[in-house]
Amino acid sequence: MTLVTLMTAPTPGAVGLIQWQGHDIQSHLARLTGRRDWPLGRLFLVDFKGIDQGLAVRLRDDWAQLMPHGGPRVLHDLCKQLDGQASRTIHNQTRYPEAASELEADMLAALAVAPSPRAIDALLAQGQYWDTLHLDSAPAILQRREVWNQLITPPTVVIAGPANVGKSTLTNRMLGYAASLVADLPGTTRDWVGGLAELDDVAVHWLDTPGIRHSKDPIEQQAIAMAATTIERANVLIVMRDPQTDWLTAKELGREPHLRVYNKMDCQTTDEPGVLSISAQQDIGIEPLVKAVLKQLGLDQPFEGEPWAFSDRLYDLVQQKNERAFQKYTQKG
Ligand SMILES: Nc1nc2c(ncn2[C@@H]2O[C@H](COP(=O)(O)OP(=O)(O)OP(=O)(O)O)[C@@H](O)[C@H]2O)c(=O)[nH]1
Ligand SMILES: [Mg+2]
Repeated sequence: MTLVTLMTAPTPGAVGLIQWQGHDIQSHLARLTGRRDWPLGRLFLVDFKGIDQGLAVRLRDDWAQLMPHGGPRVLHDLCKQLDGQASRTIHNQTRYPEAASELEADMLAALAVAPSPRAIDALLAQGQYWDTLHLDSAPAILQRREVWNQLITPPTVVIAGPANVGKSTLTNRMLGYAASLVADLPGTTRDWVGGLAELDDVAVHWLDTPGIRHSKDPIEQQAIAMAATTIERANVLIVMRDPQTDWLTAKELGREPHLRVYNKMDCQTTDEPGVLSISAQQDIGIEPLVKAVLKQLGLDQPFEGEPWAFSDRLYDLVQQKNERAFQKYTQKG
């Protein structure tokens, strides 16, 4: 029996750190990595059962450290592999000794990194919703997880459109400070700019892009090419036009936008259907836009008390419908 402790946070990082303790740790290391010889204090680059390559060191007869890459998937898979080697995993509980159970420790870890204010109440309430494993509602819980996990890992909202329509003005308004350059000159934004914006207590990565136009400036051309990748990865893509310009086509954007925003309505209005009219400069129509973005993300309704499988462990337990492991996970003391 060995003891596995994940020391790094459950968010993406460059390197992960796992403490591995147990009698004759050398033979456990050998079984995991295929390397037999583990002189004390020497680092080796090894393969962790095909899950990842990383560094490992034996520090004492009963203590080793594993340093795989810090992506959540790698750490999760590796901890699971070690569990399979007759280990007991203490995930976050050693980092949060005040937590009464592993569930509570994972909740505190999630609270520490979640940037959305709305995550706070939703996470704090989880203890009471997980009194028993909700076997019947497993599919609903797994589906809901995708939506609510956006409160821990913010989704990306990207604004695109022709030059000079007001994309940066809206971005600045959303971010609450002058992150973007605004100027009455097409091609002002020559690189993507953005930051964390709060939309009704939900944090999102809000990204501005340079106006899409034909340009001879190589830096601007490069920026427009980079914007294409940003647009491709957007969870919500907003396209903007103003009275002087037309909508960019799906071909120009590389995909269909989720929302169409008509800016500068203070100058001239439009009666085009299916379009949100705003004035980024005069602060008109912003609230309906915020609601529309949240609706697109599935986060337009407030959190109703319901179980949310916010940690990877909860996800696995619900998926496997593993009552016994669930008891252990929620057990207090
Ligand atoms: N009247 C009016 N002017 C606006 C509004 N929003 C932005 N503008 C003006 O439009 C001009 C262009 O605004 P930007 O926000 O720089 O436009 P952009 O789309 O980021 O432009 P590029 O970075 O060049 O692609 C500026 O002079 C803004 O002040 C609005 O709602 N009404
Ligand atoms: Mg701009």
